[in-house]
Amino acid sequence: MRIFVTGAGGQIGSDLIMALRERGHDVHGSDLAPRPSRLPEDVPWHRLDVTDAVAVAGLLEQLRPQRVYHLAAILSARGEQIPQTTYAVNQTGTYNVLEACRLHGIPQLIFTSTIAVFGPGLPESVPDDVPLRPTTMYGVTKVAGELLGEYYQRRFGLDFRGVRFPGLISASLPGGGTSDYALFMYTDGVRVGAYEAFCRADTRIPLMYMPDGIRALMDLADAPKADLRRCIYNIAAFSPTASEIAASVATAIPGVRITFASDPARQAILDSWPRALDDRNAQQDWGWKPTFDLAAMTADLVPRVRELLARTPDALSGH
Ligand code: VAH
Repeated sequence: MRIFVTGAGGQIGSDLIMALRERGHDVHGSDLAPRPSRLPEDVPWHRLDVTDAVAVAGLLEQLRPQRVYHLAAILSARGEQIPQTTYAVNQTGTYNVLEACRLHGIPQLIFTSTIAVFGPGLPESVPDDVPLRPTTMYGVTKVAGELLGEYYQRRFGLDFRGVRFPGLISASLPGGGTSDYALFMYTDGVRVGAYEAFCRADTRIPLMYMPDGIRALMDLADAPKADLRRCIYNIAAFSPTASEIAASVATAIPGVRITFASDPARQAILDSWPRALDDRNAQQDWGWKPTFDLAAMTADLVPRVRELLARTPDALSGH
């Protein structure tokens, strides 16, 4: 089928596009940024600003995909530096994509939500339905995106589905997330042999290795609608402390030096997020199950980061 991806130049886009193409789909990427060099040149690429309603509707009218993955967003840490722009991209951008789907009869929209929809005062393991009290603009706009999408499903019959992602880890730079300390332990660990994390060593949030996240995005989209009792699902993989991640990294990068210097603003965001997620609804409704735990991710990821840096030494620098 034809699939359209917004924000495809970000942390998730390249891996998602490659996986969808392997499943035989005709995938079109879009972003403000040019096509990432990791993607083959025959991936159709469109320059798109999701805050431009006319441009979003025009492109979807022209392409008429059967499915849209809406990934475009400014993440939590960057979002606190530029909350007004974050509102425009995340909130208005999501509204523009929903409206374009309605106007042009696009049947299915897949939304990437996040653990950042949650806020302080959570139980130890957080189920899907608790009061959503985010403290960041990113979290506020993701809650609104969940609710708007559900409204479009109820009111206009859009097939709206999404996952709440934990912090995602892969050999690609995210750009402005608060969960990035986990990823940087791997990338800077290989690149320079050291990393000073911006959180306390006892910080614990849910994390996931990217291949599991990509599979979730494809499996949820393909699940029979009749099996889904809700639109948005928590999905979980593992929840290590920052020091447990550091210890795991050290098993694959002997001698790596990982230290901790907590940054108050980002620490406050991390402390407001779940320590662990309850994802039983996703397990029951569409068979969600992660394949990578922390040790398996470390064993798979470190050689990939090494290979990438051998080919492109600058690929993971500059955060
Ligand atoms: C962020 N990675 O840090 C994102 C995320 C886990 C939260 O959605 O902002």
